[in-house]
Amino acid sequence: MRSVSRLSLFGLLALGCGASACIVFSNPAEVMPAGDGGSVLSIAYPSRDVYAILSTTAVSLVPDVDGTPSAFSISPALPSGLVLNSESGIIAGVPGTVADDVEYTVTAAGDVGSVQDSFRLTVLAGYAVNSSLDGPDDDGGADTSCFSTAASGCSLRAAVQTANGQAGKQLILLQSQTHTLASALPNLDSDLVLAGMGATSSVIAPAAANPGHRFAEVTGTPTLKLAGVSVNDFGPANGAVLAGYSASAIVVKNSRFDGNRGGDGGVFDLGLGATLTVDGAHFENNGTGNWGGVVNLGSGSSADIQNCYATRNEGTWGSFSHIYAGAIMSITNCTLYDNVNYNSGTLASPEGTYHIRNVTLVGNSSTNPTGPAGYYFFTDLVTYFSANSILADNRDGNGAENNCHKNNVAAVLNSLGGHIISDAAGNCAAELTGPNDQLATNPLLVGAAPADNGGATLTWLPQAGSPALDGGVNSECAAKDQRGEPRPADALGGGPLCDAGAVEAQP
Ligand SMILES: [Ca+2]
Ligand SMILES: [Ca+2]
Repeated sequence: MRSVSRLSLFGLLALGCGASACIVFSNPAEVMPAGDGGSVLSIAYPSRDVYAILSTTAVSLVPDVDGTPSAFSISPALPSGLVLNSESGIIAGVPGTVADDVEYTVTAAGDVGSVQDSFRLTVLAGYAVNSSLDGPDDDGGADTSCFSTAASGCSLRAAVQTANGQAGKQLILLQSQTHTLASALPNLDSDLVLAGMGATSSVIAPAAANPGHRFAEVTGTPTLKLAGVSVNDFGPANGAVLAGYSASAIVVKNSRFDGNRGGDGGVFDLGLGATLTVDGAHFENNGTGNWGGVVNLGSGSSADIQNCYATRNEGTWGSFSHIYAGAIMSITNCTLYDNVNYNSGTLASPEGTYHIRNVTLVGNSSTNPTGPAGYYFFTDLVTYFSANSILADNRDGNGAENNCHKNNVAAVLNSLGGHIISDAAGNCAAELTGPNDQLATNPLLVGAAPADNGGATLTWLPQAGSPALDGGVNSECAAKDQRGEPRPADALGGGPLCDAGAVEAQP
């Protein structure tokens, strides 16, 4: 069988894409033939996510094909102007109608069966940034032309100003370069997709680290999506990258955040109905001297964070996250390693609800001599629902393990089972009695730190013989692991049982 290489950290796979036009992410899929005629038939398009500006961007998607398919077809129908060559499988053209994050599936038919691959396509009106310099639009975004004389082109700022002035969801495409901002962007007040060429390629940063302003604030009720970008070194400010204090939605896909400094919320600070959805993110060296090294959720806000790696983030209460009354924080398939709190908790909360599933929370610490370094419940108004997760080697400032601690023992930890916890779980132990909960148990992970085990973010594999293998509960099993591999998988031969932690060992 042909091996398919994988790129880590949302790297660019530039097969077949022209100019700055086409965004391609890693994770090509290989599909085995339904039949078994002896020759393997497979197709893999170079991208999982493609972004194109309406009537502007030339798209060219050339599939990697093995075997000899007789015909290609696609469903649903492509936007006008984009054509699938039924003999080669190549998709090319300039799209002339809108598609808003639509999944397309291509079928390659062979003599003995057919195989499929799919990708997502976004076609929206918008602007291609072609200057890495900062500068305002010449008419402040009043007309539909994005041009900044100061930046000698369409700058990111001019593109946002221009997009803000247009009706309907807009798309801004970034090139593979570092886009420098001298001040916060104008508030984002209409639906917008900001897509780069991959998190190792398209970077947005201030001229000097941590100049005292954030990246941007989302105001009103729009949806902002960041895809395939790195946003680094903003703040200090509450929500150093993005703040949302209205019924707005922030969506993050396959992006990276480094070196941002918050007041509250080293990367994101939300409140008053704002929502955050993350699918694929690397968070490193962000922090706050206060609440939530990566995320702070104020009253009434919520976050759903999946497939993430977070390391070296710092916060006083919650080196990764901190939440308030009415806030709901869901974390699934994330690896949290070597984050440091100054007082209590990698995940902390005075009030609100956490939903934790298939998380590997290992090797975090506190500088507080008696500071908890895993789950931390400050008041009796905190509720956790937790399943299929590994909490290990999270240590207080004295070096003692402290994976779970209730400051107020009336707080509620609902264990749904499948935990591997390396210490006796302190005063959380009485509630860690779900199916497959194992306390004072070494999870036996490979090596001393997370590593590239496939997929876009770093993960930490269990060793052979680890209690995490088949140590979860299927009723709470995420459908895929942090790498995108299917769950539950049957690596041990005893049937498909969910593994504890963010990765699922594959047969
Ligand atoms: Ca203009
Ligand atoms: Ca398993």
